[in-house]
Amino acid sequence: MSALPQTPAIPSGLPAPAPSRILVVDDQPLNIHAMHRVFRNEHEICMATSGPQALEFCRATPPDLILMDVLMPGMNGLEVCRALKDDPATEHIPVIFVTGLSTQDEENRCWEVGCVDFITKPVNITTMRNRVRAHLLLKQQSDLLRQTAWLDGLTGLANRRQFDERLEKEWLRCQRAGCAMSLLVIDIDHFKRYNDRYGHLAGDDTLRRVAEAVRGAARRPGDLPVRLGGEEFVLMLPEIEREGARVVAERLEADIRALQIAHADGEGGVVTVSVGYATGHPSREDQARAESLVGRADVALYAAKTAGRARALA
Ligand code: GH3
Ligand code: MG
Ligand code: MG
Ligand code: MG
Repeated sequence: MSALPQTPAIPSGLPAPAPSRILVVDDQPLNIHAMHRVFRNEHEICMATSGPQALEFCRATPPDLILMDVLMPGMNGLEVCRALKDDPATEHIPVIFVTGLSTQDEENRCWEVGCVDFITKPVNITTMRNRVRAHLLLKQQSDLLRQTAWLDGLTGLANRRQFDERLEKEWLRCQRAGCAMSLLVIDIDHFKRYNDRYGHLAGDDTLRRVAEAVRGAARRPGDLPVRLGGEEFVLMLPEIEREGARVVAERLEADIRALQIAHADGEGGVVTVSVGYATGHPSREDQARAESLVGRADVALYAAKTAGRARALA
């Protein structure tokens, strides 16, 4: 494969995908460089020479497509693909196996772990370029669909539908991993009065600014900021214990107060939020359901409201 010539093999007249980021995973740097030569004029090519390195890269900065070798020392391509499909942050990245394996059994194992395509070595460059193009176009279309269905139109945060789906998945993932999971529920204080005094358009603007603060509080790749509806937000924090949740909740409440958005009928003359937070341990039998975590965060939010608003409580 290292001797791949560089040929512009895409038939003209076909739709071209927008420039994309392709991750090439192979234990042989020569193979990676060959791929780089084929695609470098159209796409950004990133590289990983081991499974763990690929997983780390994908969780931090998900690429649009992965071209992956199967046989690698340590963690092989099948295991990497399975781990990617198991993680909500990476499950939508299409994986194409590029492999010297050729028996039907071996090919079936690749499909079983969730790849979108399978290319055998020695690689036919025309075939590979066309398949990569087709899968990048598909990825762009499915991203667009997911965006429309899963994002809140006003703020661009995840919507309730995405939250419900992610919550179930992350809960199960934390259950298997034996780790904790925390949830913040954030509600703007006296927002009805804000709309009454400043108007609905100013209200929308404030919702967007609060949303940006919630987005800014999501600092790790697995964190999910959500607009649940109305003036209510959620921040989902997988793998975060109670103390970590307290720090994030208190900082977020202070950050929003520090925006100093004037609110003559609010606490202290500015827009504030109340935050309820809760931590669950999905692997404990008495905490088997994700909804119980949402319920506890809601109860904490109610307590913050009745204690005088503009605060974070567990
Ligand atoms: P509390 O401090 O107890 O939370 O009081 P509140 O007034 O914030 O709560 P309430 O639930 O009574 O009112 C929420 C208000 O949020 C009502 C509605 O006018 C406003 N709201 C909900 N969705 C939107 C929206 O998309 N845009 C705007 N501008 N306002 C919204
Ligand atoms: Mg190999
Ligand atoms: Mg509310
Ligand atoms: Mg409110």
